[in-house]
Amino acid sequence: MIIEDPTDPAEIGYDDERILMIGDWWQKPHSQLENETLSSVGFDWKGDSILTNGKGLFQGACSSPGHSLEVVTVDRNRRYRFRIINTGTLHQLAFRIAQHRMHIVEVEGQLVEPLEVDYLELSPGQRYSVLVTTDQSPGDYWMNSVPRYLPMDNVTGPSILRYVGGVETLEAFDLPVASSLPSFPLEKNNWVTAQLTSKFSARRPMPSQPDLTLVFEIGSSINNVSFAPPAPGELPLLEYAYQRRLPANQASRWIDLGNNTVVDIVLQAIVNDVGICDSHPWHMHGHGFWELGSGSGKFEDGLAETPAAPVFRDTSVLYAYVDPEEQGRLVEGTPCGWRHIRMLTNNPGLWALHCHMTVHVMKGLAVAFGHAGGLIRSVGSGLSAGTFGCCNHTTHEQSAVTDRQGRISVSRILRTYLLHHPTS
Ligand SMILES: [Cu+2]
Repeated sequence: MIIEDPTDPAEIGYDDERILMIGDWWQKPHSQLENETLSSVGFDWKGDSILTNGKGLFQGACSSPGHSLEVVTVDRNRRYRFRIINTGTLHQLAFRIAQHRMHIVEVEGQLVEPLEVDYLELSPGQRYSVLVTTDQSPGDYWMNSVPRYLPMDNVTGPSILRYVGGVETLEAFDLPVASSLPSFPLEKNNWVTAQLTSKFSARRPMPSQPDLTLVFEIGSSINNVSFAPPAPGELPLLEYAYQRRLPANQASRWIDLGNNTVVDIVLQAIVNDVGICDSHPWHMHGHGFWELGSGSGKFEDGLAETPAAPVFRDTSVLYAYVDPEEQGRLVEGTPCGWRHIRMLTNNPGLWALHCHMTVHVMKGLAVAFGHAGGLIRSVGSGLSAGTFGCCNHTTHEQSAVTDRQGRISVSRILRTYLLHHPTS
């Protein structure tokens, strides 16, 4: 869903817009992929295609007669906003348009200071808008999306940018010559994310200090817990929250953060049980967060810098800062990269923070945050949504966040929660 802001064309400065949904694709049915992933067959992580608006090649070749690539038409000498969305399930993609540079102007719904790039990098769930000026000779230009960090056996996702009235030099029904497609530089952890700055940080000022810091060590699980939804026959989590009870399954429980709490989260990658350090796009439901920084090895508090106008977004990549050659041979538990984010719990409910790779969610790389349980109850009792803004903390929410200085691990939070909120 795209929410149009009528002030955007004048604010950002563009004439028209185009939408590109790019993402990896498997020919197998979803149910088969799921069953294989949970069985000894294992997850088929390569995929068959990278699609652009639903069109692409099958394993690097044309799939069937009548198949065509996506063709995006533009007029010459105009400025376009391209809204680019990674709708895939696993692969981080790089996107580029031949002979056209791009200026990033929006990240996940928030305007940013324009940043010129020659390619874009998006993980599943991430969205960017870029400005593209159609100032080249009238004609056709290749666009391409390629996998990053994880190969897909010659699978790429070409599409065509076509100037209306120009000479049509590319044929959407033919297989593109690989050497004619835009090329990409080698992968570079963190890409340009550290250079992104909010355009209107004053409208959403970041709190200067956290009330609470959570450290999540992410290997094959999060702090040795794989999140699991309530078992069949149990209530949905929100119903438990409404009843102020906890589900029986420890792995289904949530972390109570209280309302209007400033929470720093350190996503700390560690080498998993098969000697691999994975990269993950972390996505927050119900909130955006400020992206504070990213780095290699282990997060050290003193080294963290707070950017003046950090970008506010909802999906952020935790990069694996390791030599790809070493993958599979690394020592389990070794810290191998971190991402630091800050959020404000101002949207009462129960919300997920999870890796946006489907296979990782299936394996439990998720946590649930609950906050303002009292407010959930109020709304459940039929009060209007207008009461959200004026409710105070209750002791119920406060108790889990009494340590406003220290760093608290998930298990400690859960212990705190359980001590103060025994299951009824
Ligand atoms: Cu993941």
